[in-house]
Amino acid sequence: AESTAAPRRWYRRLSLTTWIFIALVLGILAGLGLQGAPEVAETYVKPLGTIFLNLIKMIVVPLVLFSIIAGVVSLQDVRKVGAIGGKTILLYLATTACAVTLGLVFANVMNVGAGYSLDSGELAYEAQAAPSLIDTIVGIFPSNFFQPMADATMLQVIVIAVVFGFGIIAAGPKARVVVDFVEAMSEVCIQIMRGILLVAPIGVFGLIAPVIAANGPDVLLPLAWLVAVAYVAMACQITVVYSALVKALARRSPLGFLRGELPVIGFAFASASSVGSLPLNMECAEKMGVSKEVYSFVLPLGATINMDGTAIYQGVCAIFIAQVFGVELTLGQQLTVVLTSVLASIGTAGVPGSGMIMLAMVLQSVGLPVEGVALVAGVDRILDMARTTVNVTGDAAVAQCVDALQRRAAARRARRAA
Ligand code: DAS
Repeated sequence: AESTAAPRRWYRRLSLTTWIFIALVLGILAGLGLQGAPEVAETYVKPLGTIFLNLIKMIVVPLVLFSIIAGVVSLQDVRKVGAIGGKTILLYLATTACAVTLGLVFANVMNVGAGYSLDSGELAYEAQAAPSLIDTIVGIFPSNFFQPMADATMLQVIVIAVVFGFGIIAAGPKARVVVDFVEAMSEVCIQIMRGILLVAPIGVFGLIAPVIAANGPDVLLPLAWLVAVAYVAMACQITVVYSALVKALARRSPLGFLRGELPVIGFAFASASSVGSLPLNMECAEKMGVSKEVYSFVLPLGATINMDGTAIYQGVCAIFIAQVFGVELTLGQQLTVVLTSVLASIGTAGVPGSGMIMLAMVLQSVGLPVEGVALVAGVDRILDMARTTVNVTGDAAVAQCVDALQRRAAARRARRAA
């Protein structure tokens, strides 16, 4: 029978990516058109971007709080999974710390801010006195439960989340209702974040148009350089870090691994979603000989808490935004970026655009204005495709290593028993 369903209108077939790109182009054209009257852009267009940023700021605290508590509580299962869990968490943290350090090195060496500084009033920014490393470490520990939530002092929010996560584990069965509440709230926050990302095209339009109207089109040049630096750092993470890891620990050919991972790389790049790529990643892991016991734990956990590409993106963007605002980040502040980027990547949901939401947190942790998100929002999708590709490839590389380590440990036990 003829399909009675009305054909989907053309505008329903366009993906969010396309809408954001359309909004970016329209925003640039509107900005160019309003260069003669930047106050019009300031008064009537910028509020759209401000609302979008306010929604991001609103959701980032509960999103980080509940997703990190849920992540810590899930470690409880890690203890049940025993050796696999320990090796997996260790390798995930090591590759993520490596990733953000790589991002910072490339961002500094390649001078990602490319000597551009925003002199326009609305994005001008007075540098705050950078705290010393000791003060930074002491300052991470909150003296109040609610204040960090109100002030969005993200490192303190993360400490509260980790402390309560372990408190919930220690409380055992008595905290069952809290575990359910936290896991439910984590999902609620992810759904709200998805809703906020649906209005991203309007937000991107409202953010980019006033910047173009006030600064002219040459503000876009540094964005092209930002994408280039991020892509170089991410390509390095895959070709150097993961290849070395797979060769050293899994003792298999890096090229063979990348060839086997190619379908997932293509899907992740197109979808910009780790969660969406998970089924294909598990299928490719099985085809490459990883045992189901390993990949069925390592890959879902990785899609949730291991996002090396996102960590690189946070590091590179933090340096970009600092340089564009004329702020020299001290070593202590760059170490803070490493710490918050690793933690932001743990709290990032495996859906398109979530890394940009977390960027607000990383910026706040070193006192940079969240408005800096405005600068990178327009090219976020181009960056998201690459960072998601790194995220899923990193998960697969760790699965290979954990599987090989498990097999060698089993062989040793068998030899001893013989
Ligand atoms: N798109 C996210 C993912 O699926 C990563 C990000 O937004 O940073 O992994």
